[in-house]
Amino acid sequence: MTNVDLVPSAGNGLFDRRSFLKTGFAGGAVLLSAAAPGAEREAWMNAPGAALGEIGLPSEHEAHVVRVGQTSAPGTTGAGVTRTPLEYLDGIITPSRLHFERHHSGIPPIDPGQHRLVIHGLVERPLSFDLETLARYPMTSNIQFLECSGNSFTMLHDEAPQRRCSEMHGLISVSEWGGVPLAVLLEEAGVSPDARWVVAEGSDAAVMSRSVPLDKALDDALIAVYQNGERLRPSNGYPMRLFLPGWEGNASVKWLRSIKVTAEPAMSREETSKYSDLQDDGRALMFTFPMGVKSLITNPSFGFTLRAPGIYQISGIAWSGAGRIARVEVSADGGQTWADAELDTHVLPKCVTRFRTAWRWDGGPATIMSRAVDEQGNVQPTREVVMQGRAKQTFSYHINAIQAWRVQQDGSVANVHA
Ligand SMILES: Nc1nc2c(c(=O)[nH]1)N[C@H]1C(S)=C(S)[C@@H](COP(=O)(O)O)O[C@H]1N2
Ligand SMILES: [Mo]
Repeated sequence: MTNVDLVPSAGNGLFDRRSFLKTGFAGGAVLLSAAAPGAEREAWMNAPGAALGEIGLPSEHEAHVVRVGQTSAPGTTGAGVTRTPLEYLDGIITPSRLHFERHHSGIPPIDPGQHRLVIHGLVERPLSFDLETLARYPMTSNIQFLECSGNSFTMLHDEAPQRRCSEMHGLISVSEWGGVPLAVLLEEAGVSPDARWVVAEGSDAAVMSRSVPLDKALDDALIAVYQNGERLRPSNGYPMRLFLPGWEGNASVKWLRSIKVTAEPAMSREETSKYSDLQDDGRALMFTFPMGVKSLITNPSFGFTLRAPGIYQISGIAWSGAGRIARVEVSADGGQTWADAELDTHVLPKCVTRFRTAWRWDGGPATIMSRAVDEQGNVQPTREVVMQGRAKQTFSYHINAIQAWRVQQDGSVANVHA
C-alpha cells in the first residue's frame, strides 16, 4: 500500500485534503501477477453487442439503484414520497429518473397543448401563457438543489433509526433547471405598487398552493420547463413548475397554473397547519423559506460494510439555501477533531457540492461525521441545537443537523446520534 504521502490532519486516521488528491492511495486494487490484459478474450467480446436504441437505460446490473421508500397515504397511490438513492450516486447531479417525488394528490395527466399559466391579481395586465408563448421569453438555466423541508425528520427520533442514508435524507435532489425568470413575466404584467406577495397554484387534484414574497418572485424565481436538458418529468411538474432556488421544496409549486399577485399571503393549508415548525411554547414559526446549511456523508453510510482495515474515501454532499458552500469539515473521532474535506470542482450557489477526504480505518469503532459552513458563515448545527426550542415531536420540518455514522469493529456501519 503506497500511502507514504498521506499527511495526517485530524484524529483517528483522517488525512490532509491536499495529500488526498496527490496520492494515488491504494484502496483495494489487486496487483497483476501473471497474464497481462488482452491475453484472454472475455466472453462478451466474442459476438457483436446489443442494438442501438432511442433511449439510453442504466445497466441491468444497476437495477438496485432506484428511488427508495415508496410510500403513499392510505387509500391513494399517488399521494406520498419517494426518495433519491443518495448512497449509490456520486457527483452532484441527480439523474432525472431518480429525482425524489413528493405529491399531495398524484401526478396529473396534463395535456401540454391545453395547459395555461395565468398571471393575475394586482397587475395592470392579466396574462395567459402556454408552453409556446413561454418559449419566446428569455430563458436561463442553473444547477440547483430542491429539498423537501420534511427531509431528515427521523433524526429527531429518540433512537437513531437504523436506516439507509437515502431513507433518512433522500428528499434532496439536484437538477439543471431551465426556464423563464418569473420577474420577466411579472414585469410584462405590470405589478401594482401595493403588491407584496404572489400566490402560486398547482393544476393537480390537491390544487396545492403557496404564497411567495414578491421579493423572491422578482429575484431568482423561475418558471421551469426543462430539467437536465429535457422537458420536466411528469413527476417533477410537467409541463411547468415554479422553482425557488434554495427554498423549501413545498413552495416550488408543480404543474403551475396560476400566479396571483396579492398584498397579503393566502395562509393556505401548506403554510399554516403544514410546513410550519411548532415550538415548545405551543406557537409555530410562520414561513421558514430558505433551507439551512447541511451536509451528509453518503459513503460509507448505513448498509455498507468495510471489508478490512485500510485507506477509505469518505464522500458526501453539502448544500445551503443561503448560497455557496465555503467549507466542509470531516471528523472520524465523533467530533473531537475535524479536518477540511476536498471540494469537487463545481461549488455553485444553492446547489449541492461534493466533498471527499481520505481516511485510514484502523479496524476499531469510529464515528464519522461532516459539518458544512456556507459563504454567509452559517455553520451546520448539531442535533441538540436543532432541537432547542422545538416542540418534542417525531415529525418536524427544516432539520439540518449533523449526521453521524458509526463504523463498527466488524466493518458494518450504524446510524448514531452525534
Ligand atoms: N402542485 C403541487 N406542487 C408541489 C407539490 C404537490 O403535491 N403539488 N409538492 C410539493 C412538495 S411538498 C415538494 S417537497 C416538492 C417536490 O418536488 P418534486 O416532486 O419535483 O421532487 O414539490 C412541491 N410542489
Ligand atoms: Mo415537501
